[in-house]
Amino acid sequence: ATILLFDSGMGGLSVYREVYKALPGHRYLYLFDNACFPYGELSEQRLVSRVIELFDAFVSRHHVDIVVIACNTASTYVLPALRQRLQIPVVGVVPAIKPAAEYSRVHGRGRLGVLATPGTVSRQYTAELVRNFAADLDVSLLGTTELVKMAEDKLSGQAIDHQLLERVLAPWLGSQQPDTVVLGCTHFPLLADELGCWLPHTKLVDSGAAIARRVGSLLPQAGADQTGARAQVFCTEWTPKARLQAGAFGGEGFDELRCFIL
Ligand code: DGN
Repeated sequence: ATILLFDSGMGGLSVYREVYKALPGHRYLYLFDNACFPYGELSEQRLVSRVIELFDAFVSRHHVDIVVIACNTASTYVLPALRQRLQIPVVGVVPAIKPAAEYSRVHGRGRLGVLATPGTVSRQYTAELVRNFAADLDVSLLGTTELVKMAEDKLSGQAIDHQLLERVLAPWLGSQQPDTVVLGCTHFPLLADELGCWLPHTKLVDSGAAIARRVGSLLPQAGADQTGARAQVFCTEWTPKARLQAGAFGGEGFDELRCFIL
């Protein structure tokens, strides 16, 4: 089967790694909307119209069997509209608040952090996840675009700015440290080691493995016939930075970067 992963940037790479590990032998496409990066700062209206427009165009020109919106910022808002529009299964990535809350209850002290983009932390959808699955816990939401950019920079070979990291995580440092933190942005598993330096006693929980299971359950049994098919990566704007970013994908078995312009 052909599986398309989508993000505004490189965050979906963390999801791709999990999905590919569980489901090799399929054909992978990765589309990132660098022309509109970062999504965490877009209005909900703009976000939904951009994603719909992009997918209408992409799936009309490329064969795709299943779509993974490997972006919490988009998934927490655009999934209903996108599912109505596309004739193929659409899997969303949303903050893993339910499993993280269970972990915190059993292994921690009920102090749960949610680290995501400004968009995701302000969503109604996220508030509902907290209300439904973590109402009994002490929940602290932290929205940051800086760490999204930091993850991107790391992939293109730049050094990590630990002072900036400390500043962003300041509300959680010292005695305020959550015992469990949801990585509610797909960029953040790419910074797991660096986050672990500042939050050494905190369990970090992401959605990757659950997404891989979900994708597997939706694939046709006889679909794993594409062993050896090269994966392809598409950006929406041709920039020097995009070419650097695509270098990270080369290491994951992707072909040269292609540009998909609307
Ligand atoms: N990777 C996206 C997410 O999971 O929310 C965020 C990227 C962005 O554009 N801020």
